[in-house]
Amino acid sequence: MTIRLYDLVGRDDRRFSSNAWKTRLALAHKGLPTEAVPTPFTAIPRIGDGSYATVPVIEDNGTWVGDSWVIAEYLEVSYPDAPSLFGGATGREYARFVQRWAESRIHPFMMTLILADIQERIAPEDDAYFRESRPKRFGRPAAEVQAGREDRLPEYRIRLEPLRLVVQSQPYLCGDAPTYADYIVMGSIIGARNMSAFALFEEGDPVHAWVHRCLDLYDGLARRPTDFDW
Ligand SMILES: N[C@@H](CCC(=O)N[C@@H](CS)C(=O)NCC(=O)O)C(=O)O
Repeated sequence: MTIRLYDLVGRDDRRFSSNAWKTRLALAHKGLPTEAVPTPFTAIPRIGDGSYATVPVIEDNGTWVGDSWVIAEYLEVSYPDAPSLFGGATGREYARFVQRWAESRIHPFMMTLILADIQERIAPEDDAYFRESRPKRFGRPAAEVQAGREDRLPEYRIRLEPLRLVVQSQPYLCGDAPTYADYIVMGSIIGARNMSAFALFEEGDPVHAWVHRCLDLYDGLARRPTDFDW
């Protein structure tokens, strides 16, 4: 049975939801057939029973689940025979830490580097919503948020030092094989790569090598034909 995943779509079928990418990689990790349903921001209220304010949301044979973390736990419990996302309860708590780190220190800061680029490539029907909602969230118009990003890029890279120090000596955060902890950080990088030409990493950086290892996973699932190949 195919699982339906509702994720964000921009112009040219760009899938740019950091949180939906976590789920998409989790579904691939579990080997579960998936249909990724393109969903503009303004169509989110029409998903399922209309109670969802954000994506990802999945529908698994009549069961609806929202929130990337809740979905990961649901998949782990519902598909125990498929490869584990966390590698047990201890791994799940490690991933929880990575989630809190990424959502507090990494992802919001990264958004200030690419917000205007996202605005440029948002689905046309989301234009008005994005132009109204983001200045409220960030306190300024997207162009002003993004201005001076070259000066802030080193800070973003420094914030990723804990990741860098791990993946410079082993392929993935938990060792030789990818787990949900990797997908948490990768989700926001894949979203950025699909919407912005602004290279967050340089070749030679162990984080860059890790990003490309992750992009190669599952037949290059996250390596969509993109004009931004950083
Ligand atoms: N904690 C939630 C956060 C979900 C979330 O914020 N999703 C964003 C897309 S990455 C969204 O749907 N935003 C809707 C909006 O800004 O209107 C999760 O992990 O699923």
